[in-house]
Amino acid sequence: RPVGLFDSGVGGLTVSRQVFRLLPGESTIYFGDNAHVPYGPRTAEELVGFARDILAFLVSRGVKYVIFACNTNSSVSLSVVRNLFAVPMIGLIEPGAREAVRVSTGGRIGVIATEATIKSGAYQRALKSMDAGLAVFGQAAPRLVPLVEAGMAGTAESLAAVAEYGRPLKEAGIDTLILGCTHYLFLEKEFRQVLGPEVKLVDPAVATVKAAREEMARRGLLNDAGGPACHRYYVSGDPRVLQEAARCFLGCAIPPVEQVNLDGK
Ligand code: DGN
Repeated sequence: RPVGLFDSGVGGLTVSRQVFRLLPGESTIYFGDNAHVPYGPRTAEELVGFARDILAFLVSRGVKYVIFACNTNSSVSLSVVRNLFAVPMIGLIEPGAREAVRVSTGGRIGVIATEATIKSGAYQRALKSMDAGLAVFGQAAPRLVPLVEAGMAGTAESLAAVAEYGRPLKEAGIDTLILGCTHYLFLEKEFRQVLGPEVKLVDPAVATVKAAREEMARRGLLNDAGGPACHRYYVSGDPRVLQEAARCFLGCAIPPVEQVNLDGK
């Protein structure tokens, strides 16, 4: 049975990439909710509704485990929808926070993410619950996702935007920064330039897929049978957008993407 992943659109493919690397024997089903992208400005109620519909779809396709491949929905919806489905699930927040605590040298941790993720306080709470003595600094960065999706990572504009959002974090003297949005990986160079080489950058996707692998092993859900892994892709909006983004976000081409309308259900 496959592992399910979902995101507001293309960004979650960076999490799929880690699944392919760390769990190469697993088949996956990916759902990109690109009819509702971006998730950043959505209300909690809307986000929970989207998550519920997508999870029902993934469960109907027989998934054995679900990875929330989106920081915004991991922050806002996971705790609400977890008990509505029998399938085990994991989000990006806890593993990302744990990894930041592990690598932080001075206990001053920044989180940069969408407005909804920062407003939810999920990363801030997770970090504080792991170590109440940490100094945590949240920064919402609404302009970064549109810049990355417009293919503008690595330009003067993206550097200026990262400099603007990064300034308060630099002034706060952070030693570690959680890249709390699937798209920010593509701005790593800009973050390095703005914050300096000594600040550690944490990509929650890597820690999350490692944690998923551990949990799946514990639950006896790993595919030990061998055989080729099969990957399927669905979207709620335009399939071409996912198809075209795959080379950049996933690092390879993907089979034809199918559109499904969950609103009608
Ligand atoms: N994938 C979303 C996240 O990680 O928060 C970002 C994309 C969006 O919906 N704004």
